[in-house]
Amino acid sequence: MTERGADTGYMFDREAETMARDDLEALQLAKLKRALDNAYANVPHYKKSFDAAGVSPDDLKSLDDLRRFPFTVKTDLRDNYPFDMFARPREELIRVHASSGTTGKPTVVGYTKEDLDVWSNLMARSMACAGARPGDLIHNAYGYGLFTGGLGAHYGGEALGCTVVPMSGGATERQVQLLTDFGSDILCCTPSYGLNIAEVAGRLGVDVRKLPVRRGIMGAEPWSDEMRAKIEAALGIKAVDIYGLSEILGPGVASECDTAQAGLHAWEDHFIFEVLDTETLEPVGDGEFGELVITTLSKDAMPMIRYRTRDITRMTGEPCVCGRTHRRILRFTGRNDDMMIIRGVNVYPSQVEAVLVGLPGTSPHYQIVLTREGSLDAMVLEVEIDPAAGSEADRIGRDVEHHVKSMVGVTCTVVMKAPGEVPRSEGKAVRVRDMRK
Ligand code: DLL
Repeated sequence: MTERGADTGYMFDREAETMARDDLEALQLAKLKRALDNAYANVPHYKKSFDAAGVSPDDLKSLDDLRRFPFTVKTDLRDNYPFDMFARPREELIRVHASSGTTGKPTVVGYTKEDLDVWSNLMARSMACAGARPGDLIHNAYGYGLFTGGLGAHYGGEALGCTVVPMSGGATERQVQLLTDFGSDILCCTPSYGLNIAEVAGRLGVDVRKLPVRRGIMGAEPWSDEMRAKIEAALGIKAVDIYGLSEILGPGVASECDTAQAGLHAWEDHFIFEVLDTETLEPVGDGEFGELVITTLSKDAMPMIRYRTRDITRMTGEPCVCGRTHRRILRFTGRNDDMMIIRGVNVYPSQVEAVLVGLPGTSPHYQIVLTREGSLDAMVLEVEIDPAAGSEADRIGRDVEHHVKSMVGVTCTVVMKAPGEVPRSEGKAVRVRDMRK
């Protein structure tokens, strides 16, 4: 038997993943025409919004013409709750998912049988890109249910030819036990939950670094490279980033390769990605920051035309050492909605994280608390002390304040917490508590 995971050059769909740019663009144009036709003919919302903008699918002659079409935003999904964004009768769908949303109604998304096949294949492709191989044992600790993470990774793992353990999130001691007993090769979970699993394992006296698990396929929340280094060290794995959102598909819209771990290959044969300046909404150049806007090319049940993700990132067309030709998303800074303005300075939680994680004396568990002092916003940073640093909390706290001020440019008050005092995540971590309202 060959060693599992030995074939480093493996690709799930080599032909698609290494397509020449011209072929990729010709494919995009053909599929885009179909997607616009589907949206216009079958979703009243698109009929109305295209008409209002004075465009019709017939106006699409080149890929550049996509910019003439209007954006779709989250409130469009809420306004058409629950099923009016669907381009197929509800009876023809075989699955719906929904995101809880912090305010108001959830957003609902739906899939035909063909859509689920596309999703499973894209997840299989993403997981293979991240280092999973047919025959691997996959410990899937993404939440099952309305969240797309659990079932997305589940179907993807099966399509790749792996054995999937459908753990879902939570019951962390049990996760440690089964990871150990089954000798899983791959751990799928959010980065923050990965850290939680490592910590609980430590408490149980299990050294996860010695287990066979070799890759973490981790996403669903922003995480810094500094956090990645912590997670890789704590779990003894390579941690690879995966991206997606329910409105567009679920996980599997883009994935890092484990060869380079240098940005996420965005699957351009199924989506068109634009990065737009957040003020002017004009395209930015290669490597420049902006909001990611995505159009689906293959989804029949719920086509999304120019969906404004709110995710802030940059993309590059620089070739990758792995040989895949799809452009890369250079990881995520955060969401537009998460941006805090502290006394005039724009700050994302991930910037604070990048400074904090790795400073001596701290552990990678933190929360940002936003308060208001008079008319000004103030930031309190709650950070757990590294158990080994014991009595030095005051000095470490001052150190953190100094580094955040000099690297991020904001003044914050640091409150050092005892080990275990910052809440642990079992899915998406809550990094900001906004007490201003
Ligand atoms: O989080 C889908 C997913 C599941 C992705 C499992 C990866 C792994 P939603 O719940 O709809 O879907 O949330 C989507 O999460 O717009 C981003 O703001 C954020 N997000 C997802 N992946 C990443 C990532 C899933 N790798 C929202 N880095 C997106 C940063 C991410 N943020």
